[in-house]
Amino acid sequence: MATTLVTFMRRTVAPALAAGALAGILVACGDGGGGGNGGGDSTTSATQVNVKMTDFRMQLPQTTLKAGEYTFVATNDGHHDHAMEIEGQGTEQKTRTLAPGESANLTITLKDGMYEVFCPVGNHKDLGMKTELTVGGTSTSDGSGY
Ligand SMILES: [Cu+2]
Repeated sequence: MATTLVTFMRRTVAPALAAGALAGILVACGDGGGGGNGGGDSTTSATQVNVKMTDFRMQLPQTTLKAGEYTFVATNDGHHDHAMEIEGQGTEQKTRTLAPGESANLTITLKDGMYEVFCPVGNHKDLGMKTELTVGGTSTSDGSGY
């Protein structure tokens, strides 16, 4: 049906806008130096993680990841506005607030340790929109160059 197509198109456009905004934030922050962020091509190094937000759940495909660069694709499948925030290891980043059906990208470099992924809108976090993310596996400490 027609609305499905519209939703799909919005999902396709929105992440690009969000990624642009995020790049600006990273530059302004000034600590995003070491990432080797060579060009505009975001499909090469970052691993995509699809995050589904509903009323009021934050669903990750997995809650354990290896350290590295990830692009979280947060999709609001609920009926309320939601956003995704990742906090931990001295980092705090979030997407813009998404209306139902919208999605946004958040690219972040994760280090070993615990992170919390939650919705910063209203009291959604208290309503259950939070999950813990464990980044671990000391596999990259030497050898790989990353
Ligand atoms: Cu929410």
